[in-house]
Amino acid sequence: MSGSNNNSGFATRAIHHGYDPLEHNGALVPPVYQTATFAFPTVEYGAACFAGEEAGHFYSRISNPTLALLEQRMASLEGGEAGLALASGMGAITATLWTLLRPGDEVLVGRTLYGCTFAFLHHGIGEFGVKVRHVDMSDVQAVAAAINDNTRVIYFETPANPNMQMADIAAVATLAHQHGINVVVDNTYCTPYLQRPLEMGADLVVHSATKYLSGHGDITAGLVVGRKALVDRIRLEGLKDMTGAVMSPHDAALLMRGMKTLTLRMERHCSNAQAIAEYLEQQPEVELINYPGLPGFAQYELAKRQMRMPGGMIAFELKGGIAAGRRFMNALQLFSRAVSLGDAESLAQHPASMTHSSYTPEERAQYGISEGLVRLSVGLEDLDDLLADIQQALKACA
Ligand code: 4LM
Repeated sequence: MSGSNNNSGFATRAIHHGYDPLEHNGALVPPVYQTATFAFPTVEYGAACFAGEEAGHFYSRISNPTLALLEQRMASLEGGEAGLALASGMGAITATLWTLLRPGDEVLVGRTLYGCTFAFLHHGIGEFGVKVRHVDMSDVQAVAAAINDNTRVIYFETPANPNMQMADIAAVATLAHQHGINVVVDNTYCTPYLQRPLEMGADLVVHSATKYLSGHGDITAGLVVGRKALVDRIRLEGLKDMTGAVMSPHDAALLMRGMKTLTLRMERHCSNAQAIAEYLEQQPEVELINYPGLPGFAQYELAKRQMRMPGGMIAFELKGGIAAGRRFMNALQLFSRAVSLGDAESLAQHPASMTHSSYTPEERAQYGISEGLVRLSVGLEDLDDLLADIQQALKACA
């Protein structure tokens, strides 16, 4: 008995789902199958594995018991049928889109996307005959107007990295399904604890599990969750043959260790970020702030409806623009100046010169990433210490 089933609560499933210690010599923590290949009892059995007639594991680029446990657990948390583990968030995104799109197809994407996703779309798959069009996913009529007979996939982040722009997942999914289009949502910023796109009608969820899901900044990892038929295709095409972006069993074990505390960590990320956003909003040096938990946030009502809590990411701009933003970031003593997000450590970075430097300045202007934007990933430290750091850095940059 694993002590958990699909009716158990989220935290219980994040800790127990899919694993029974008594089936593994009593090992409380799942053993790590650190193996590349698997022995066949007979040649016939091996051939049946390759033909897809046997479900056994036969090579770790295709499947592995440690990854299978993680995939099953993650599928349960996102409310999907099946999961797939990959080496990074970009591994998950590229394997998914290489599988779903062919030359001549069109993909509609959100206005603002993580820099490497943008680069993959425009300088990767976009150069192989797939047409990429950006639309404001918060404007369902604009999405409807952009759909044509070649549209196969709608892809977006909500909230988007880095400006926090949101999309109404249910509204976009309802529209997409009238046209037989698959909706893929990057749920990295939220994790399934804050938002479950599949329950709102999305077909697939992708994650950079490098971030909140692992939570400790010590691995790169990616995940895809959705209907089994779609996920099986991504495994056999996008992962096995197109990217080979397989997650290591050891990283899967670290990821499952991180996921055990996901609920606790997300609660703390959110409460720290809410307090910091409320503080920043009051400061005379701050020109604008985007945080879904502030009543002044343009999509506050949507955020309340769609997300359990407003998350741990804040985007803001100082009145002195990027010069003041740089002085602010250089003055920080507790926040680290680093890209990535979702770690225990609080992080600050400048999207225009770092995570979104793959956009040209003109593209950043077109897609809503202002040059002065500062992005905070609020960590798990004591709130008073974080506020004191921000306070002294604001004073130093005045
Ligand atoms: C960053 N982000 O923003 P891997 N999807 C989203 C992301 O933010 C990222 C990825 C996918 C950052 C990395 C330096 C919404 C990454 C890509 O880095 O490939 O696991 O995830 O700071």
